[in-house]
Amino acid sequence: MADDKANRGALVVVEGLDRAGKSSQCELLYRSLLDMNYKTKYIRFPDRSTPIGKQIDSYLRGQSQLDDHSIHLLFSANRWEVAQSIHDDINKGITVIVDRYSFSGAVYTAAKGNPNLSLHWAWQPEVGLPRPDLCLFLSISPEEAAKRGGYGVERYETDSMQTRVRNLFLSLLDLPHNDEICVIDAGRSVAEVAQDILEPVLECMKNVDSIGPLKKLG
Ligand code: NYM
Ligand code: MG
Repeated sequence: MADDKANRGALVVVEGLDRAGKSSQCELLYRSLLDMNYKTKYIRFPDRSTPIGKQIDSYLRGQSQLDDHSIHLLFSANRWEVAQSIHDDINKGITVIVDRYSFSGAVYTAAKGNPNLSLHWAWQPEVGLPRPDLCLFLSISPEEAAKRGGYGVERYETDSMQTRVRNLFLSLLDLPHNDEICVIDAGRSVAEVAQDILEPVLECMKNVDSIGPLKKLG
């Protein structure tokens, strides 16, 4: 049951490859928390509804061409344009579930193989954004991903790109400051994965007040 005395909400990010089941799991998590009477919001990146999001959407669909640096910074700007509202919601006690965030931002750009776009470079515009209290990485093997059907028509939806993205995601998990990352085996049934996600989220929500105010990405 929701605890009315909880002071702030938790910032919970769900990351992973295309076809890992992120959006379905975010939706299920959102409904479960609402059913338990928690104040909850579900947002996703890219947010294709804003002017910046529309430029991103057009790029992803191959309807426009953009320099690799420019599109990278637009993805980041698309997060910055709601950073304050995330902050405000968390302070109002709302738990915010985020479908893709800065890890996707850095990893997809670095996976392009452009030598000027290192992971280090790609991370820099993320510094200062609200820091997730918990990041759930939905891990799926290439074999399981292949069983889930073909890719769509958007940019980045190719086997070679996804393999590089997966390896870069895995390299991020090993960094010492990323102890709030929880790896979930997403190659199982929807219900099993949902249960595995709910537990750490509830635990995190219980503990946020002892963590203190929302931190910033460094
Ligand atoms: N993507 C997503 C990026 O390249 N950078 C980012 O910062 C974010 C948030 O957009 N293939 C890529 C990953 C996806 C694509 O996302 C569209 P989705 O969740 O499939 O709509
Ligand atoms: Mg996708």
